[in-house]
Order: sequence, then structure tokens, then C-alpha cells
Amino acid sequence: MASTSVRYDSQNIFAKILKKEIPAKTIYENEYVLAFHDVAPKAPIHALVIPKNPYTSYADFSQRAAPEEIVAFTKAVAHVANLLGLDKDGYRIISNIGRNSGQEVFHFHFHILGGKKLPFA
Ligand code: DGP
Repeated sequence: MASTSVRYDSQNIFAKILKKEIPAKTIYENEYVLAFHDVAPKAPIHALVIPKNPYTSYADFSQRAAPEEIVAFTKAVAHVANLLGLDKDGYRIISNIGRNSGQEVFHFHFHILGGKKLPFA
């Protein structure tokens, strides 16, 4: 099975955060998305934005999500960056997809990194 088409595991850590089985520091939430602080920040500000529906990766999300869900997710990412005050000096968004990228949690997410001048990566 391709690393971009792993089966969704409903016991993954972000599924548990969505079910409130484990806590997270919520930044923003709406019908489609949840945004919260990364537990192991790799920048002064490191947020994660996830859809509420189960997708393993961006590759999966882009194929299966409804158009309104894709629009809501896209807007929410920029909204969360603005809520965190990152729009002024800028920020980086990243999504790891599959084994070679280093993806660890197979519930689709965008990382939002900022709060300092970031090294190229
Ligand atoms: P990735 O490698 O792209 O799958 O990133 C997964 C991120 O999830 C990583 O930066 C650490 C973060 N993370 C892992 N477990 C937890 C958790 O229990 N709570 C929170 N808030 N973040 C987590």
C-alpha cells in the first residue's frame, strides 16, 4: 500500500483530540476544523489545523473532501494565523504526506509555524 494511501485509524492521536479523549490547547474551532497548539513546538508559535472528518493526509483530503470543506479548511488556516498575530511578519504552512515526509500522525493536518525568522527547510 502506498504511504499516501494508508488506512485511517480512528484511534490516532488527533482523532482522540477531536473526541476530547485527550486534551489540547484549542485556538479555533468551527463546523469543519479544529486548530490547536502543537505539543512539541518547532518554532515560537506552532499550531496545527485539522479537519473534523477523517482523512489520512492532504493527498486523501484533496481527493475525498467536499468542496465546502476544502474552502472552509483553507480559510481557517489563514484565519488561525491571523488570530495568532502571524499575518504581520509572516509564517510557514507545511503538510507532511506519507513516510518520506516524516508524517507521524495520519489524520490530515497543516502545521502553521511562525514567531521568528524561520530557517529554510
Ligand atoms: P507530522 O509529523 O506532520 O505528522 O506532525 C505531527 C505533529 O503532531 C508533531 O509536530 C507533534 C504533534 N503532536 C503529536 N502528538 C500530539 C498531541 O498529543 N497533542 C498535540 N497538541 N500535538 C501532538
